[in-house]
Amino acid sequence: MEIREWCHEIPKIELHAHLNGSIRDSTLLELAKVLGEKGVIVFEDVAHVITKNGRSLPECFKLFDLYHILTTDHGTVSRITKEVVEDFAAENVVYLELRTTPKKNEAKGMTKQSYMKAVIDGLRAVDTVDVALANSDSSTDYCLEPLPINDTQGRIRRNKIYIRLLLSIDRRETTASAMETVDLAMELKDAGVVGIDLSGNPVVGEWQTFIPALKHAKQLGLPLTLHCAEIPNQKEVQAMLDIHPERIGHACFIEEEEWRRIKSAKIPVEICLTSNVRTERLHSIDDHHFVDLYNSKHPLALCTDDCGLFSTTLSNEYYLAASTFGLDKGQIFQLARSAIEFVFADNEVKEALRNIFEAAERKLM
Ligand code: 6MZ
Repeated sequence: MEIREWCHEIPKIELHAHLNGSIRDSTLLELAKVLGEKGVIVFEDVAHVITKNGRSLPECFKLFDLYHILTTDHGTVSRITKEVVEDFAAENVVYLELRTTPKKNEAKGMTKQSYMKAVIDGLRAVDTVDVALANSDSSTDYCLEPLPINDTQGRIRRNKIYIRLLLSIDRRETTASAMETVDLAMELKDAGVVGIDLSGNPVVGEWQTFIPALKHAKQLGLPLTLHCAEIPNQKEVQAMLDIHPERIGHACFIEEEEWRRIKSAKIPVEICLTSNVRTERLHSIDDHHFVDLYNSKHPLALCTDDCGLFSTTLSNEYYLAASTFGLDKGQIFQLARSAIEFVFADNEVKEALRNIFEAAERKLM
């Protein structure tokens, strides 16, 4: 089997995917058309932006504002959630930690709570794959065949995807709003929420604003993953490390001294190759810090970040790593499997994932 196809076939774990950045282009265009017909936006302007390839980081954040105009009602939030999960499942992602920023929109009668209810409704509506969302859903056996099939007793067995949610704090938020998100995460623990993310435009917001909410999350036992060093900002990186995050994302502009701290604390890094190249965080993918981290056996996981926005898939990220850095199938499989240890879900889920990889190893290696 060709390596590209093989990267599609192997089970994969996605730890860094933003819901609104993972929407299908076709869905965005359809939503834009409806809003265009209602006169809310000018469809032609929007269509051009959605289909453009290659965007700088500031352009991405402008685009997110547009996405958020297109996805403001509850029904649309449920729809995009359902589609995003189905797309990940279709490329053999077996565990997805999906992150999203709970949003308030008074005009649409939307609160952070009702936004999250719409996300969870979307997860429950998934019908191409079994979704294991809460701990009680983890009993069904996993099946490596791609679509519903009959087993030897004639029962239908289907693919299964474990989903856990991270609630994001946007860097534009106030302390009070960030605290509200953390409290909401706690309320929704039984519904599959396992942690807190800090994201948003890295040039916006002061680190001090987020400290109370992040410390509050820590006290409540919610693990943290922080968007770290998307732009050079050594002071902020130091402050982030002081709070002891359970994972960090991107880590593009880290100085030697902070790498030493990250490495000695073994903080797993969520690596988003295509995203970093597209947003011009580095000159060439060959210069990516993946190489140093991989060679020094530092914990890392390949992730998509925003697979809609950057026209990528998790399979493609694995293929990119294999073809750029010369990893063979054994190394790629081990890389995919090692992400089990960095998921925020509990040991029961980790054990189930180990079994999935073991079965896949017998079949695909
Ligand atoms: C920082 C990012 C991001 O939460 O509305 N987001 N934040 N860096 C990135 N790298 C390119 N990609 C996405 O999903 C979209 C939101 O996720 C964050 C931004 O805050 C963006 O508005 P949700 O589902």
